[in-house]
Amino acid sequence: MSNITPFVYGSFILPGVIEKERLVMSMTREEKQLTDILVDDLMIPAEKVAHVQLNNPLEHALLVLVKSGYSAVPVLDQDYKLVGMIGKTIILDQILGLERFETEILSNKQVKEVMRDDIHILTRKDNFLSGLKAVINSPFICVADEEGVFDGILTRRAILKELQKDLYRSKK
Ligand code: 4BW
Repeated sequence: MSNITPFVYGSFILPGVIEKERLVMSMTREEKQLTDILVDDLMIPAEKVAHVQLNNPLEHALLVLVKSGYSAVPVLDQDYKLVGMIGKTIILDQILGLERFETEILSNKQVKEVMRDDIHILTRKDNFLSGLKAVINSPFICVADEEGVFDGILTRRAILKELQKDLYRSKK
């Protein structure tokens, strides 16, 4: 810490800020304070996230959801851009008829017809507080880059684990 340029007014502000950024980037996650943690440090990367595609029939989406065990997953287009989210409840609601489950709908309808597209999106560079606020109302939040390409998800579990670590640290 001692070799950081002091934070002073005028032309010395920038070097100080850059030094701090470098120092924070070189820290391990364990060493970082909550305020220095970014979404990038906590998210599950895209290659480990179960997802479905816009043109998949609902049958395929339900299979992915049941087999993965997740209640909802992101929806991507053919260019891996994030376009929405679909969950078991949305699908079951679609096939619920007056007297029976109309299972034929599963092969007749596509994900794009029923998915939620009004989703909250974060970027890798968003900070811990933005992530915390976002997961209050949703068990996970999708992360995408400036072009909308899917980067991964931030889960409520990842945020809670960091809060727990911080509580233990401040007890010591
Ligand atoms: O398969 C599972 N493995 C583990 N380790 N935990 C699971 C699994 N399925 C559910 N859980 C637990 C997690 O604590 O139940 C919570 C609620 O799951 P959900 O929402 O309702 O299916 C899980 O909480 P979480 O880790 O904070 O994840 C929040 C939500 O993020 C999940 C799911 O919709 C989504 N998600 C998490 N990991 C995912 C994923 N979606 C796709 N792929 C992944 N790898």
